[in-house]
Amino acid sequence: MGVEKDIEKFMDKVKEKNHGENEFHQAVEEVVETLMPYINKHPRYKQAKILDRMTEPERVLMFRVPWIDDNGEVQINRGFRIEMNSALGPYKGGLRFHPSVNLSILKFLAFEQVFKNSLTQLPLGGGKGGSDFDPKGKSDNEVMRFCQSFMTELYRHIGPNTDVPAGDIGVGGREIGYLFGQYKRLKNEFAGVLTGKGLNWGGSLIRPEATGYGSTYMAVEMLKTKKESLKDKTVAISGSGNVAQYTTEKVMQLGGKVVTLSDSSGMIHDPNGIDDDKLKYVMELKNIKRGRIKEYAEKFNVTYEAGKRPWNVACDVAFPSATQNEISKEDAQALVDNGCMCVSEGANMPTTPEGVVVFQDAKILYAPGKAANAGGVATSGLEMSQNSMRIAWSREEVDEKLRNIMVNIHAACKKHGKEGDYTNYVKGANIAGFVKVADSMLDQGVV
Ligand code: NDP
Ligand code: 2IT
Repeated sequence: MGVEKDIEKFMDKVKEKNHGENEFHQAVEEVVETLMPYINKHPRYKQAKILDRMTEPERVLMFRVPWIDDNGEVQINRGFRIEMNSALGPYKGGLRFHPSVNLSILKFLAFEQVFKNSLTQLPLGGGKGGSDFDPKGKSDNEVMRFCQSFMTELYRHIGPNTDVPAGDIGVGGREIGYLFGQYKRLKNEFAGVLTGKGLNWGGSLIRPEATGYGSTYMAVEMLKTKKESLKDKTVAISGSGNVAQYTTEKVMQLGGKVVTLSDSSGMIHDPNGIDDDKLKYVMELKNIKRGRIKEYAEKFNVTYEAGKRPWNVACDVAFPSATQNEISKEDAQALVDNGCMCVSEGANMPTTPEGVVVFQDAKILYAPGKAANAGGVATSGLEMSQNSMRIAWSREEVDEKLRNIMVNIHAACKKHGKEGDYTNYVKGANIAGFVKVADSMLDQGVV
């Protein structure tokens, strides 16, 4: 049977078993397409049904999250934790609070997390969780009551050696604080059970910066293979949250000019480039005032386009850093047509499968999220190590470890993704991430 048939047969089974979970199908298909030829050459993985096992979560938790809003009205949300794979270590991955959250989205994220965490070379299994709760427009007290209710169920399933959640969309320092406080109260235990904690109570320096810095380091490594750098490059970034902000900061430090940011309502285009003062404004706007990116356009007198994404703006390098499927085939084509030479995915699965084909056919430098944004979870792994040792590394120490991890991920992708003189980073990340997990699963028997 040909490899195409194997892929089709495998995907038919996944689709039948996980009916209607489109994002999960998409994430699995991207992996299976590049892995099947490799697995066919290594029958031990096939005999042990490693891929079948990796696409079935070890455990899925779904629970009711009741809370009372500021008007005294009872609200009900749904909470989730997908414990996907623990071959390499405790389940590890973020929590997403967004109204779109459902089983399919969290399973796709948990599935990708397993490969990503393996790529970091740290002892981290993979998981993901969250809720359909929408933090937008909620008061701090409402967010706190929600987080306390969410943790009142979650606490019995997690622990520093079992499952260690962190942030993702809609979950930042504020939410991690409330979640940690409730865990500590319920367990009577001060433990490294979450990452992204505040610096005063067990957090790591550089964790807030890590995802954005990491995806910038990945772009630097990719550009180096073409004897290029970020200096004087025009850069398009989507999103304006944690990942987008620190990507902007690092790109600026390395001499690039960031000309776009966005949020779910629209995008700004600042042709002169974002500078330190403007970035400070964005951080305050988004992290403290919790306002809209439109206000940037009003403040600095630049263009705002409602409902638009940044991909029609000419750029040399793009960092999609908002959400899944934010680059369509047409967006990818516009980027390539306008001269974009490098795409480093800060977000998880931001490019549609058709968009990925456009990037790869054009042979531009393209690193998928599971490689490019691994710096976030890697630094979470470093936070866990510091918690276990009860020490705190300096900013320089953590940044250097993060940079090394990204350099090594780039090298692993290059090694496993070599196709003549082109590097297929998707294939490289999938194979490099897979082998360590698969071999560990073989060692550990049928579990
Ligand atoms: P934040 O919540 O801090 O910011 C998210 C940003 O993306 C906001 O600007 C938000 O706009 C925008 N956004 C969210 N959903 C949508 C949507 N459906 N359509 C358009 N824009 C949207 O999250 P992060 O910066 O942490 O996460 C961004 C991406 O990076 C996600 O894909 C996440 O999974 C990924 N990631 C995050 C890591 C981390 O450490 N935080 C690590 C690795 C990956 P608005 O304010 O309007 O909602
Ligand atoms: O997608 C991701 O890698 C994250 N949201 C970060 C996970 C983590 O555990 O730091």
